[in-house]
Amino acid sequence: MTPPEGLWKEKVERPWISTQPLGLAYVAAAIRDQGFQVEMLDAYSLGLSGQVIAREIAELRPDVVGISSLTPQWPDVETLADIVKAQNQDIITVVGGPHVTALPRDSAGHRSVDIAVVGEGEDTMVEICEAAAGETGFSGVDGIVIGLNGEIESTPLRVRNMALDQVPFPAHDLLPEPALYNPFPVWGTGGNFSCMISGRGCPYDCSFCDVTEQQGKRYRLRSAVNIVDELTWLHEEFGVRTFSFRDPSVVCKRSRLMEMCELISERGLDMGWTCSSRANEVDLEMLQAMKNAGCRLVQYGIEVGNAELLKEIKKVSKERVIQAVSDTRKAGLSAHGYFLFGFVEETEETLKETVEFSKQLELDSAGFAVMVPFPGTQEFEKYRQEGLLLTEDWREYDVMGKPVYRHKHISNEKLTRAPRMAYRSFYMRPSIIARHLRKMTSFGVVRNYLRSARMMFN
Ligand code: B12
Ligand code: SF4
Repeated sequence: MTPPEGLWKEKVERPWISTQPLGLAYVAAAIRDQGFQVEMLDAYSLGLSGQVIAREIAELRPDVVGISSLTPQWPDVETLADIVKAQNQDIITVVGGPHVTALPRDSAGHRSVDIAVVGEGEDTMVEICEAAAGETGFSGVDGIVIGLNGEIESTPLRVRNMALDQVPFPAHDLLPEPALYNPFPVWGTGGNFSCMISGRGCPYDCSFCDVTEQQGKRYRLRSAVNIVDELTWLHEEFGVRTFSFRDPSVVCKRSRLMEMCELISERGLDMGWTCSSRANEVDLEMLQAMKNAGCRLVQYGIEVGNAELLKEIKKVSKERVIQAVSDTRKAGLSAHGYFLFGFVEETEETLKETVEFSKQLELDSAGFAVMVPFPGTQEFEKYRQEGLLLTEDWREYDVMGKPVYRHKHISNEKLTRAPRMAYRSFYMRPSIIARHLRKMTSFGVVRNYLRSARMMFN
């Protein structure tokens, strides 16, 4: 299950942005592959209430319930686990996902959580289900923290799976139909949408990101054939027309990218797609091949405009960013940049430099937000060590919210306003307005613009 937003305050809201919970769907596929009966409830995306979930549990009568958690979702996960246990105390409750991996002992400490899974959950969940079925106890399962009987016990870490082509595709058939999902407009528009992951892990270790910590410091890649097989399945079985690669590794191996683009064209997959990329990993030829294979837009995590700060947070140099954005446009693709405010070393001057840099680049669109130091990241440790964290109430750890720290050089009012000011400065330019007006060719596109504007200027 995914936890519905607002469950902790009994006021569930259906999020206006949602995509398939791939992590959970990977875990579901792995257990089903081993013969267990599985149901998935994407309660977050559907906005299901506590009563509806309780009814589902009573009807399905599961032996094990798995719940996925990102950091701001944790209070909802606790409430969800309480609801499950209230139905039947004997159900084994298992939590996993990025928040649990960062804080497994805290997670397993909640009264209604029996097991917290650290890292990737496919093999671990299979072994948990086998242990539950055989009533053998869970101490032999690697990669978990057991919170049963009020005691906390950790088992040895699990070795990461290198053979991603052997991992079953996410169980899309157990999820709501693609039309029910609403991705960020910049991730994809124009038909049924799905997310994709082309690999796991990341060697870069940017100071604000927990992917390296979660998935390891080296890329583990699926083969081009394996990726395109999944795309073909999504297209043919679920009518998916648009997709987005959400991992950073899709462009990291040139030969694989070229092969993947060729295969997409060879199979005649008429799908539009977007991807995220490190600016230092693309070149013009690759971008042209991507364009020919249906790619429409590449997103770059640029983050800031000050050269020293870029080094500090381990992001790509300004020169490489300028080159990548220019090559992207040259290849006929749209370029989107993400920017963040509020790094520990930020100053009022660097805030301005970031906005100026965003406008100097040939970007089509940009996203600005206040940096959230998620647990498990270097930024979290820096803020904590300096005693600047204002709260560890995880509900507040939301990129759409206010800063969860006191900044040494910038007032919180100014930091909170920074994204809105940046959006105005970036978008209220005649060249950008003209470019976007040219793209407003249908009602669907206009609606997406309105949705984006609501997010930007809220
Ligand atoms: C797609 C995506 C989304 C989608 C869908 C999220 C989802 N449920 O999958 C949407 C758009 C909804 C989303 C939202 C947010 N996201 Co997001 N998102 C991603 C993204 C790009 C891909 C996720 C993915 O599919 N990963 C691949 C799969 C294989 O990995 P996985 O999800 O971690 O799953 C594995 C394990 O975690 C584990 N597992 C996961 N669930 C479970 C459950 C059980 C029971 C078990 C046993 C194991 C298990 O097993 C899985 C398979 O190996 C990641 C970045 C990334 N590359 O992972 C960020 C990421 C997960 N998101 C992140 C963040 C911060 C957010 C937001 C909190 C942003 C915000 N608003 O502040 C919101 C949360 C919304 C909310 N209100 O709660 C962070 C998480 C940090 C954290 N500690 O929470 C990430 C890692 C990005 C980053 N670089 O920091 N996101
Ligand atoms: S921000 Fe991107 S490049 Fe940096 S560590 Fe995270 S996934 Fe890797």
